[in-house]
Amino acid sequence: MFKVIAVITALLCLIVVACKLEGQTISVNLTWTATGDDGMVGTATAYDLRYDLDSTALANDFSGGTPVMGLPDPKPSGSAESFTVVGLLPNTTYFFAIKAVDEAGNWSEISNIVRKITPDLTSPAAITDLQ
Ligand SMILES: [Ca+2]
Repeated sequence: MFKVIAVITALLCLIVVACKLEGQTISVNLTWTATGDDGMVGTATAYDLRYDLDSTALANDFSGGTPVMGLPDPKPSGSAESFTVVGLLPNTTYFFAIKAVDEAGNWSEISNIVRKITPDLTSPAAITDLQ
């Protein structure tokens, strides 16, 4: 039976810092502080960043969220991390959360969940009865 030697316990601080429109591509930039391999010591092995339209669902079933691909390898504990999630829908409320894992397969607890509403791209209809 696999024995857990250490568990990453520190939560990741996840902050939405920007949500920008690039043509029709909706992106959200997320930043957080790197956790470690053992708690806040060392360097974790990988991140799992996911989003969902339902914050409760994401909190209760993180693995059911939509995984974000192309995440960077974790930096040493305490480092500033940043990643831009692309391919989102406009005018939609998303919830994001992240977890970290070490080389032994020990997963951190889920981070805080951040909420972001992507930009509304639909303009009002033209007024046609101006007199
Ligand atoms: Ca560890």
